[in-house]
Amino acid sequence: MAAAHKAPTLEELGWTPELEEAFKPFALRGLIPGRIIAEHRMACDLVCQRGEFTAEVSGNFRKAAGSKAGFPAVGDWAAIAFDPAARRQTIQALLPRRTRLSRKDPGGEEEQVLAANIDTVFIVIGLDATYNLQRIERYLAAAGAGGAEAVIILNKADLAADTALKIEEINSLGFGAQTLALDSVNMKGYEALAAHIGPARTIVFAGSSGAGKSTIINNLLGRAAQLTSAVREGDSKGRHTTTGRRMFILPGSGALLIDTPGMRGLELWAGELTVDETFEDIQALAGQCRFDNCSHSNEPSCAVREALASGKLDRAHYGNYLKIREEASRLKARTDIAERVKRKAENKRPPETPENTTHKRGRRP
Ligand SMILES: Nc1nc2c(ncn2[C@@H]2O[C@H](COP(=O)(O)OP(=O)(O)OP(=O)(O)O)[C@@H](O)[C@H]2O)c(=O)[nH]1
Ligand SMILES: [Mg+2]
Repeated sequence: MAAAHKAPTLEELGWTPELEEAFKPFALRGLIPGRIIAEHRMACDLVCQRGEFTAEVSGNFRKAAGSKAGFPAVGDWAAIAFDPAARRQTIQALLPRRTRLSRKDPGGEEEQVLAANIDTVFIVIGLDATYNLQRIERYLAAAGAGGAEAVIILNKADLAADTALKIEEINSLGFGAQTLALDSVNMKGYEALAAHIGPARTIVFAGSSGAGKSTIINNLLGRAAQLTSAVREGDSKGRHTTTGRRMFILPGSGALLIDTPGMRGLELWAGELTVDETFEDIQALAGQCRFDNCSHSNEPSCAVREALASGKLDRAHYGNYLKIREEASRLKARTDIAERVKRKAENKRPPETPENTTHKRGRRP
């Protein structure tokens, strides 16, 4: 972690008594804990009590991992077979993830974990031509699915004349997430971040390219730790400047900030229930329909249709809810099939040895 002159303590990295307990079986095997701070193609960087190292997973880990989500993600806690003479340290297992921010892997039908063990997702949205309320709703659903709190950060307030109106519009949808406005050129609004940035709290910055994620991180760190670059004139789209996920320790507050590359799209890795929980306003309306199983299409006394007709429920907001929910139900259908195929294949495999059982437990948080 570039800012630290000496290796941070485990507590500064977010270690808790619960993690200590979960780590006991690995400690008995002589392994030591470390936190993943960056991912590379075939390796990752981690910090442990001995310092910062590059590491890769063991052969057994690789064999047992199965899916992409089983491999180390930034924020994961790993059990390391430490060898001071090795060029790369070896990760034997991962501790179960408390929370995560995931999406559907753009290249396949599986989960991609963008960050693990996070307290808060900062959803960074530019108040420029890229502003899009539906995108905010999508990120909120993703944060909710992974169990993390979300904060909506409307950046580039210097470019917008209607920031207060936009905040009001978001708040009126009742997501329950705080919405903050920042002007990162003139450093305005930063004091409001303090409530979320505390010692050993892990925060992942997510959002489209060019929204200003790395700029905010640099401003907080007080140095140009991450490259930033100007957005395209015309449509304000970013240039995908950040190419990997990386964690930084914030001097002073001790928070752990994860920068991520801007996402072109965020296909959800979430269940229908999470989507319903995110769109609380629609659930509250649905609760007032005459029939419990109202489909809001043609039933009498449907509170959702009435709210749409009166303008109380915004059509675009409702349309986005239906779209995201449909995505979640399609994903469920696909993953159910994949799970059945996998289980069938597993039933044909020879019984597991105690060794590979341990690794399996580590990989399936
Ligand atoms: N006007 C204005 N420009 C900003 C603000 N914050 C960031 N920018 C500019 O927006 C551009 C993109 O910022 P980055 O921090 O590189 O954006 P990013 O979200 O990290 O983008 P990727 O790394 O591509 O995902 C840079 O030119 C920043 O200087 C702001 O509050 N106001
Ligand atoms: Mg960036």
